[in-house]
Amino acid sequence: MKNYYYITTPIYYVNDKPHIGHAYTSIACDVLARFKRLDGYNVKFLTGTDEHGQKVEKAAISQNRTPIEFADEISENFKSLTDLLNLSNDDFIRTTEKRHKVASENIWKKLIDNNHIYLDKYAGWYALKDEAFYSEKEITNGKAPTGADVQWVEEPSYFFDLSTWEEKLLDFYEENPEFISPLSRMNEVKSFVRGGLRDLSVSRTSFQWGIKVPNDNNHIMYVWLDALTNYLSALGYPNTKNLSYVNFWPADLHMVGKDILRFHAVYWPAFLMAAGLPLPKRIFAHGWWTNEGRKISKSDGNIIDPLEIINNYGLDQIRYFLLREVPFGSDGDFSKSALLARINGDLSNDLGNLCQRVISMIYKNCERKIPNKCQNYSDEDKIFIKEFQNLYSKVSIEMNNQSFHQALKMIWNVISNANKFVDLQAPWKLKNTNISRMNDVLWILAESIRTISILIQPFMPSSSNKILNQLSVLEEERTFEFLKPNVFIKSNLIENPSPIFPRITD
Ligand code: ME8
Repeated sequence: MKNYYYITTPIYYVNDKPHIGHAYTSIACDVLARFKRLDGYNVKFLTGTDEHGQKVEKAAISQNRTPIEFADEISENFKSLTDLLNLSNDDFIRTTEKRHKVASENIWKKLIDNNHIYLDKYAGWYALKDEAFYSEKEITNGKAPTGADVQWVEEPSYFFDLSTWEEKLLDFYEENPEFISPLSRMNEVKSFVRGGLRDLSVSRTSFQWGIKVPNDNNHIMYVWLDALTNYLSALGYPNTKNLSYVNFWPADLHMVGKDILRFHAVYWPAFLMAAGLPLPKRIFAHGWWTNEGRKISKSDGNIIDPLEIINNYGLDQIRYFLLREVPFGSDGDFSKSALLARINGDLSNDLGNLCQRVISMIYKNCERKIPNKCQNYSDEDKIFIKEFQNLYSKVSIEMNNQSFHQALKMIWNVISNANKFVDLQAPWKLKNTNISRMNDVLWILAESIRTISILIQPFMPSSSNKILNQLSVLEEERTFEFLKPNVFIKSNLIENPSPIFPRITD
């Protein structure tokens, strides 16, 4: 039986156009989704847009548009982003879809039936930017901890009995130490919960744009209760017999930015426990990008447009940079000089040169054919071969912890050693002295490049594809199955290679 793997991005608000931050989360999920597929898993990778709530309503009104017209347009931008980034998502959910309304209403009814929702009146702070309620003690100088402006809100509201879930949540974190990553975030969440939870307002009456509360149409469901449910709606919930739901729930990983961890790590598990549904297996909160040291914000005019940088530097280059430059989980800075250093150093010099040197030597000196498998290994050969043969299992461990930068570092270590192997063995000299040894050296190198390019497919799908084409590796022989011991590169004819990663000057 196949293993199943369900991974989700946050669903993005349609109040604004997509930027590099959204691209970052989506690319990270895409890399994992692709990795798991190559590893034999049946993967569902979900992304989409969060279209309800006061923030979107306000943005639409400011442009004299109806919320749905506005949402249609911006959601389309996020959909185009999935193509632009070469995402392999299996579905794109919009919270304005019927399937989502049905699921959200059902969750609401479950919470009512299980006596976890009651009617009262909310009086407190609300930050429109975060679509979040804050307690008095969280407000400093009239701002939320996130820096968002807050307003005082008083209106009738339904409440979810969040305060009764404190102990159960803490027990759950204790029993599932892997539930929240990185560990520092787990500690943050625990101390937030230990600090005491207040019941959560889960409906609003002061605007219209959202899913109406079943049996009380004056109330609109709180946008976060609506939004979080998307992870279930996309599986055909409330039909729990639906195969998608059966196979993919609970989700393996909700990937989020650190800004929305509280909603995913506290509210969402509490809602699910209260509704009697299983909890996701893992939540990873990644860090925040700045632009040349400054916070990315529309008012500062320093938003990084994914289309622009992809046009300037190339998609695979950006995908690589984002996941290599910064340890996943930490904050990072997007600087042109760092980007160019990665592209010209890691990609052009290291990987690009390795492929170009080795494949063109094979083309020129081995009758345009990958040499036959090496039969006599020197001690140096054995050390190098062992290193790249062990790479898959080492990289898998890092990927399962979302340590993308570590996985890439390990791969680039091997690339660097492969380049050293070329220099040391000097196959261009062997051409005149020992043809058979030259063939062996080039076979070992071709095999190392095959291994490396199979492993980098999730990160750089189109560049790795080109390298594997240059080595004449069949398309159906590019999964991790083909990195098993005793599977080797075939002695196929090859074409004259052209460089994959041109150097970029600013
Ligand atoms: O919060 N650096 O949507 P949103 C890194 N609709 N990541 C960034 C970033 C940055 N500078 N800026 C944005 C919402 N992100 C809700 C989610 S989920 C049920 C509902 C990424 O459009 C990061 O993943 O504000 C962050 O969590 C997300 O975009 C916020 O997107």
